[in-house]
Amino acid sequence: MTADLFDSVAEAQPSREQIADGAVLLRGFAKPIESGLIAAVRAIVAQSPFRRMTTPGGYQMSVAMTNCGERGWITDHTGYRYDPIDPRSDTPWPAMPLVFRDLARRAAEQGGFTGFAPDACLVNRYEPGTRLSLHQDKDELDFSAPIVSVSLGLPAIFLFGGMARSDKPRRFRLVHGDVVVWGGPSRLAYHGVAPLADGEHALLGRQRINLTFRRTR
Ligand code: MD3
Ligand code: FE
Repeated sequence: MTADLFDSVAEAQPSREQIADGAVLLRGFAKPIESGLIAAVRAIVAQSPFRRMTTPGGYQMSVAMTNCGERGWITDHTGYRYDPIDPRSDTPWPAMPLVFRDLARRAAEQGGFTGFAPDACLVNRYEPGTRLSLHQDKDELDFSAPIVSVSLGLPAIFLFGGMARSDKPRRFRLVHGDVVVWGGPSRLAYHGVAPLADGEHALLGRQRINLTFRRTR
């Protein structure tokens, strides 16, 4: 009886932790729809496979990426941009699945942003040893919209810095099902991911998949 009571309280009050000004961590928010999300990732990857892109500086990224939605984030020797066409197939990116769109909107609402309608979703794949160095996300036109991130598979240490690259980052461990809404003053903070530790996830094996939902224009 007591356990049931606690369960209903947990449902009514989902975990919502403010980790910085404008940044809200929703622990386990994506867990109830994990199988739908993973099935959708598999369908996207069947059409637009993961690939390791080359930065304008000529380095190959260790993270493998793909996209869905009206536009996808790409980098090549000419720079970084959002593009409606997957350069690998020369056809549009896969459409954003309803299960993605709906999750992003509901999460953003928990973070205080109503009506979030992402037009791009970058899908990142980390294998053990893969990292993402400190950067800002500033290729979007409208910084008033938040970015919503969803972690699936192996846990990662997320590095959250300040407005200057030299600000010492705080570390957060993000696990399967965690969702973070990055808005307001956090929207332009430096951030990255520490090298992924090896492990085995029950649903995804030896990898971490991260979805980032963006409003690019
Ligand atoms: C804070 N991805 O795709 S998600 C990225 O885990 C990216 O794959 C990381 O950084 C990953 O650009 C981190 C969390 C995240 C995403 C975007 C942010 C945090 C952010 C934008 C602004 C501030
Ligand atoms: Fe980023």
